[in-house]
Amino acid sequence: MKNQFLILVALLALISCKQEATDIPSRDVVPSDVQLAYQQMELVGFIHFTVNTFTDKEWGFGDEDPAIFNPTELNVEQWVLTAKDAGLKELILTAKHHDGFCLWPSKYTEHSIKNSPYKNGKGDIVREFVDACREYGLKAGLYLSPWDRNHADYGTPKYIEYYRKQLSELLTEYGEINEIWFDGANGGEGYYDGANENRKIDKKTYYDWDNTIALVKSLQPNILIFSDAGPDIRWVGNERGHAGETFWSTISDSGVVIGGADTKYLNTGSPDGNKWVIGQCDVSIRPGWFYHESQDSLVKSPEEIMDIYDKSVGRNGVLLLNLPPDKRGLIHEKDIISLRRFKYILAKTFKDDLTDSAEIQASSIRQNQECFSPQKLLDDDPETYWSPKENDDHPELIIEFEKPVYIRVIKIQEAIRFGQKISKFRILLEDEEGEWKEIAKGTTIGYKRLLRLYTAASKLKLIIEDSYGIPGICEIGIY
Ligand code: FUL
Repeated sequence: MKNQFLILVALLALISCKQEATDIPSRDVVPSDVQLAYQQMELVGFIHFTVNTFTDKEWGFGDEDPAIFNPTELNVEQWVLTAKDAGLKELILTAKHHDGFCLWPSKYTEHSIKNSPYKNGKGDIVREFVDACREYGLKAGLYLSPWDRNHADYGTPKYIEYYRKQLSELLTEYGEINEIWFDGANGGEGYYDGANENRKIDKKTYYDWDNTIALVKSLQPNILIFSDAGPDIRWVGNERGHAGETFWSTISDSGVVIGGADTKYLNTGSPDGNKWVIGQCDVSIRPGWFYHESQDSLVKSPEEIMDIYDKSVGRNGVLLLNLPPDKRGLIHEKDIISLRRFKYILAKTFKDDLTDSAEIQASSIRQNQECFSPQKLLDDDPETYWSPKENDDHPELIIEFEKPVYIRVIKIQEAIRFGQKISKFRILLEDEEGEWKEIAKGTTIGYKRLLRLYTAASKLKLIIEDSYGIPGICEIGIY
């Protein structure tokens, strides 16, 4: 009876909160629901696999004989389960890389798996891939290189028709595809059906991207399109997997110029950008994107991957980690060992949240409503958030631990469904004399910000120095 009474009181308190409380105002540019869901995946993977795996190259010329494509132990489930074990939520397969060789039996070319020894020409790796992703609960994405060094028509309008037919094939015959990846490397030397020449294209006009993007969206309305400049997901300007220290999910773009992007700009974005375009930090677990035996000793260590995680997911990006299958068609044992250990370190890092035994106070609470109280930062619910009063121009949070703790990392998450706002913050700790001492500072927070602190503390303070409108923070974790 007493319990029921307490539940009723709690419910009434919540209802009254809901009736009077109003959410913080949104910025003009906010993420779509599919973008929010994508950002929350945090970790996704690439599978680079094609004729290059067999020729030991990074960029095939386009003159490769399909007969060389002969994986002897190919096991797509091994790729998917390896990725899943490591915590990756989506995999993107190179259905066609720059060499033009197709991993599915495209109706529109002979340069494909159908002329390879793999399953006597009856195989379809795109099909196997999407089926395995679905079976094990991963999202499936596809990479279809705009540049095609095999195709006779590359450089002419006819090739664009071919490219769009291939896109239609992939986006109508393989069920729901979560992401399509448009690479920026375009035009240059190639085989081009025996022409063996250099074909230059005008990156701004050749592909008529606006219409290609419209076609993709008409075939799959919920798909996310990646390119240097979006429209949904963007490159961060390097292939090391590092987002900028300052990283805005907004950019201004005047049309998508794939392959002609300003890498510095993409690495930070801008607070007044007119489009929400998620930053995706791509990097390979090995020096190359494709498998090379000579790189077996150069697989990134778990600690290196963890550092990349800090500089991608921990800087408001999504980490896209490439796992290239070898000539057998399997992800190599060395890569798996590194990944497993990375997963272990990741889980261990974020296992014990020191805020579980901490008190949290705020300089003010929006509308004095319980639903915007700082306790919302500790409830593991990204839907709820703390927000200060409108006239609080120096919002602060103080976190006090029961006893001194050793802090390695702090996690701060902004309520980005209202847009990205925070542009400057500081973290201080109270020293033995009771003085506040600055231990870290930063600019953007966004979806997630991780800061390594490596310090003992009994009291921490977070000051939001500047933001574009009233800030909302949904989670804080201290580990
Ligand atoms: C680059 C390509 O040229 C590389 O081969 C690789 O596919 C990488 C992910 O994108 O631009």
